[in-house]
Amino acid sequence: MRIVIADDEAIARLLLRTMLTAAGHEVLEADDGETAWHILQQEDVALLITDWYMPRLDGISLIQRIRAAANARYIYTILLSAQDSKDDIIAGLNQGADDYLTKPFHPGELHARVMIGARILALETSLREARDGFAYQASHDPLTGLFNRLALSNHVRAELARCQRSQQPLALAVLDVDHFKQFNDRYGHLVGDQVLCHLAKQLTAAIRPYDWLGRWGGEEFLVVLTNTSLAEALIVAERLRLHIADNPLRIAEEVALSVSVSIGVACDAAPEDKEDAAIHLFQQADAALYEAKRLGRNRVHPPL
Ligand code: GH3
Ligand code: MG
Ligand code: MG
Repeated sequence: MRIVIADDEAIARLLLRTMLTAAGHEVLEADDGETAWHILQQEDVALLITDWYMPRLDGISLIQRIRAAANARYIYTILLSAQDSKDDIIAGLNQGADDYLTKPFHPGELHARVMIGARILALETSLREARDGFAYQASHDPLTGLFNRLALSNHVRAELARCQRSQQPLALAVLDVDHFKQFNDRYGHLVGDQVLCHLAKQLTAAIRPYDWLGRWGGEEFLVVLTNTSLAEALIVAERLRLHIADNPLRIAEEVALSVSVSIGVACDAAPEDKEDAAIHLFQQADAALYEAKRLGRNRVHPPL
């Protein structure tokens, strides 16, 4: 484990470092709280063992600063002090320390308490990973790995608010695969799925890095075009349409599936941060898509 030890006494640091490195830990040293804080900002450290009284920033203030900061991971803190009254120990723990060791400490007790920290941190890591996994699942489509409808709707609402503040337009392009059912009917559902994954890849390669792409529904995709006027959005949509038409999916040596999409485009030139602004934009794009289908498919249509 990577451990920061903060103590203004060199001899105390030497003692700690000797014990901790002998137990296989990597130790970073600080001779006051500010230096320890600086190290914690720069390095990926799991555990801090800090003296109470130190110049510049004392141990308690250091721990409070750590607790107040939004750290990417939990930093387990052990307060180390010659103060050994019950009141001192209680005060130290109440200020945010996870554990307390009084000087002089027994090496066995130091190791045991560091191992308690390691167990807590391992638990915290697995909980954090599980939470991140759930967050990913809640916002992504399992087939294509693209953002799902929920993530897209949330993003459009957030973007509307942002574009409103910056007085920038926001455009949407809804893409629907033409005659997609025929791929399923003719080659089976698995090939249908392959077509969707192929499209996801083609679109990902063709959009700009700051645009958002996701799977809106069955065989529909949505591209959220930030700071984009209607004229620009129509150009982007046409580029996407051509890119897809130009890149058939090869499913066997002699079989390449040509895929085409119809695209409905909508734009809000003066976005408002309102629930119905988002709904209106989605409806506009949907109506434009419907019109593109009605006019013969494999085309881009502006808002009606
Ligand atoms: P149009 O040109 O009018 O859009 O015709 P279409 O066949 O693409 O549209 P339709 O809505 O009739 O059919 C869409 C089909 O997409 C029906 C549905 O079973 C299929 N589908 C939806 N989600 C998936 C999926 O995840 N995998 C596969 N393989 N098929 C899907
Ligand atoms: Mg379709
Ligand atoms: Mg459809």
